[in-house]
Amino acid sequence: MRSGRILHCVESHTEGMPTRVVVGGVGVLPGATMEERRQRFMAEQDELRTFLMYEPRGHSAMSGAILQPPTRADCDWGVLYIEVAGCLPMCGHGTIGVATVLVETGMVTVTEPVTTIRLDTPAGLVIADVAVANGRAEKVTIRNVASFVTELDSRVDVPGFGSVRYDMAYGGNFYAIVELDEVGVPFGQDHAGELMSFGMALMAAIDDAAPPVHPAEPGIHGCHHAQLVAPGSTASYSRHAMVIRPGYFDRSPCGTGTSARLAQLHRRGLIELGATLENESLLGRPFFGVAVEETSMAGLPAIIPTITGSAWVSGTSQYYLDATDPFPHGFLLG
Ligand code: PYC
Repeated sequence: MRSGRILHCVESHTEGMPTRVVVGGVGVLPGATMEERRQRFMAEQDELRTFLMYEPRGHSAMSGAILQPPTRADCDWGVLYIEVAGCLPMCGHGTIGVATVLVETGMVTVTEPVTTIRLDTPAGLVIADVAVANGRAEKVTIRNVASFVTELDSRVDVPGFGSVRYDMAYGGNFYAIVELDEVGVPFGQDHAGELMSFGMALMAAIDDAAPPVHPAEPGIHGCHHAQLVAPGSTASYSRHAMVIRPGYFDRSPCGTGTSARLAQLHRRGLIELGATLENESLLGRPFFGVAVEETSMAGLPAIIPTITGSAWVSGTSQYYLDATDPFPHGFLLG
């Protein structure tokens, strides 16, 4: 075997959702900011993402992050998020995974009881406070980017489901937030097929009718995430199914989705600064979110959320590319 490429990775999962952290083999990506690097990477090197995320090296719900030198002087590391659907501006579970890997591999100076890591992400500065005990990263609290609501009580016709009411909120990605009891789709792992069909139809309908656009970053647009809220959810304890394009569930409780949910609850006057939202995934695992500060984004009221969760390092890996490999860019089946 002769390899044209060797990539070094540390594998982790955040409450069940993988983050394959690429720690070597990529080199420095071109671009003056992480958002510029994201745009250029998608245009010029997207096969590297599909090589790592698609089968046979990944799978249809794979997710990862490429570590980079930061583009800003006030950060320790730059992060490019990669997943099956593309390159996200920000990923909460991925950041919790990255911070855990950086601590547990000694790629940052580790201090106990808290190691603070400043991350340069395409969506902006994200600060991770890692609670460390005996060298182990026990939990990570990330201070996320400004999160805000762009629509409340919008309606869209979803083929097969009728007129559906939704809120649109941003927490590093855009989320259509829908109360499932209004739609009549049941919640739970046993109903994964129905939840997936509804979520995908909802996002397609929204992107046809009124796709969201970030008010300050026009490169961030489109509805690729649907947060389907379970009946009985409240502003302190919420359960959801997170449907993500091109058609998978977030296994984690979703950091940017929890941020968007906090922005929505705060905008509706249902949660105060400092109060905790426990936001549970379809697997029944929690992230804890707090709106810690009010701010604004391009004239819209916004909050700064913190999200707390845990990740586990599950292995290390090297990926090679043999010149005779029939799937150098990977594939997705179904
Ligand atoms: O945790 O923000 C998140 C996330 C986005 C997509 C999958 N997970």
